[in-house]
Order: sequence, then structure tokens, then C-alpha cells
Amino acid sequence: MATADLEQYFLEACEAAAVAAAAWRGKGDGKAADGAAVEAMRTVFDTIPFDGRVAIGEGERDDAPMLWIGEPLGSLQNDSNAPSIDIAVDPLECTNHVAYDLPNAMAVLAAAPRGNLLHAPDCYMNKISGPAELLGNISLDEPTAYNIEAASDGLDKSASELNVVVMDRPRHEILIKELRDLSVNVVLIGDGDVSAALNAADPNSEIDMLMGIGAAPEGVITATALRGLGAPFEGRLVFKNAGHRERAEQMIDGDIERLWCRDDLCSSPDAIFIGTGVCDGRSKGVELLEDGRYSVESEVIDVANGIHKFVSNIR
Ligand code: VTB
Repeated sequence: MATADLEQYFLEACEAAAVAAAAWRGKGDGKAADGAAVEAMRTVFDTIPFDGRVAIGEGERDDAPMLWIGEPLGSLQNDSNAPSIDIAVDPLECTNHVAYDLPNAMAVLAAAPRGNLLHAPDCYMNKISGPAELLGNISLDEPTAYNIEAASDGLDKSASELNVVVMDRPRHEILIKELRDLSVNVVLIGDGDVSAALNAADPNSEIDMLMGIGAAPEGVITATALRGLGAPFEGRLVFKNAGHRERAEQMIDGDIERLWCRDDLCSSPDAIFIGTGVCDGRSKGVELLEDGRYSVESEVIDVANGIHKFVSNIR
């Protein structure tokens, strides 16, 4: 059985999370929105006929009552005949934007056969991504100036025509200065680097690259999506504290500071990405219809079959 055969279930999980989170749009309470998304997604996961596991997600067993890293999922746990699948998940990516009713919040997950998504703690990750034309030409191992020159050459644009998304954080002060010194247009975002990376990979968007440090689970999810789009992505774990470093040492075999290429983060082509809009963004946000039901839209990237589609549903 291929991972994509479970697409309908994963779609259902993301749609349920998106609808639950959408009820909290503009209420100023990101935590409540996140909790509602987690609970709705968890309820659907319980019904999925697979032997699932959270490879990477929002937290550890003790601080996240549901969807903790390593948590077994599905209705066929430990059944040797069941598909054994790993999930990288964020039931509510870009949580703050739900609280303030701003764009780009979504319910996201990636799925692949067991052992093929990076199993790591919920630490930070330095990331770089761009469109397919830059595959093999940009890297976290290279200085900013090198990557910008590679992007200029690959996209046939001057540096001043390049739009590079960076999250607006003090930790990016040097990166932002380097980019501005190179005359690059820095698009600062408050939150939401999954949609930023998807935009960077999308030839129809004005965004050319994403650079900078966001969360690791979203890095694994993004790597899966970009694998399906043939676009470049690299990540390197960044540890917020000694606890995360220790936990990474327990979970990862080898150098925890290594560079992870896209296909190291999602190491099977038998993978799928789903992102359902909560607020408008890559997909339309959840809309309440007159009959009390909701319209939802999701972006689906089926890596194995090379399918990239937007799916609308009423629920
Ligand atoms: C969030 C979130 C991003 O990274 O900001 C997070 O909005 C971590 O950064 O979309 P901070 O702790 O500085 O907020 C992302 O989740 C995704 O990587």
C-alpha cells in the first residue's frame, strides 16, 4: 500500500483541524486555536486504518497531551499487516495569525513510510528554499552572497529584483543586513514559513527564496512538499536549549549539527503533503456557509505520483 492511498484520511484530519481552529480567528487566543486544532486532528487520526507514529511535531509527551513526538497513531497500531507510517505534523501552523485573523495559517502534515521523516525534537531549524531552477545551486553551507549570486544567475534577475522572505526576528539581524547590503528585497513576515517556502518554490509567486530560522517540524513538512515540487530545501537543526540538544542526541544517529538535504528530511518518494487553509493564504481560509456547513480548501502534493492539486470540500 502506498502512503498516498491514505490521502482521504489525511485530508480529513487537516480539514477537521482547520475548521476547529477557524472558530478562533481574530479572538486573540492562539493557544485555544491550537488546542482546538490538535484535538480535532487527533480524533480523526484515531480512525485511520494504519500503524502511525508522530515522527516530529509540536512537543514531547509531558508538555503536549496530544500528538507528541513518538506518539502512536491510528486504529491498527502494532498490526504487522497495517501500513507503518510516520507523520510530521503541525495542526496549526502560523498560530498567531489565527489569533489576529491574518493570512497564511493552515493545518499541515507530511506522511511517509516509517523511518523516512526526520525524527527529532521540536527545536528550531535554519532553512533555505527556492524554486526548482535553483536545485543544487543554493545551500546553507554557502555564504549569503554566494546564494544570492546563484539565485540571480539561476533566475536571470538582478539581486535587487530578488524577493527573499525572512521571518522578522532578532535572530535574523545579520542575515537581513547581509541581504540588504546586497540590494535584495527582504520580505519580512511575522510568522508562517511553510507558506513562504511553498511560495518560493512556486514559479507563479513573486517570492524567490526563503531564508532563516523557523521551527524544525515545519522544516520536515516543507521538505516533503518541496520534494514533490522538485524544488530545493535544506535544513540544519538549531537548539533552543540544552534539553533539546540532549534529546536530539538520543533521537538522531550521528552528527546532530549536520546539514540535512531535502531528501534526508523526507527520505522516501512515497510521501504526501497536505496543507488546509485556516486563514486565506496558499489555500482559501475556512468559510462558514449559509447552511451551517464549512467550505475548506487544501493544497495536496503527492510526491510519488507527481500530483500537485488544490482540493475543495464542504463539511
Ligand atoms: C513560528 C511560526 C513559523 O516557526 O514563528 C515558528 O509562525 C518559530 O519561531 O511559521 P518563533 O519561536 O520565533 O516564533 C514557524 O512555526 C515555522 O517554522
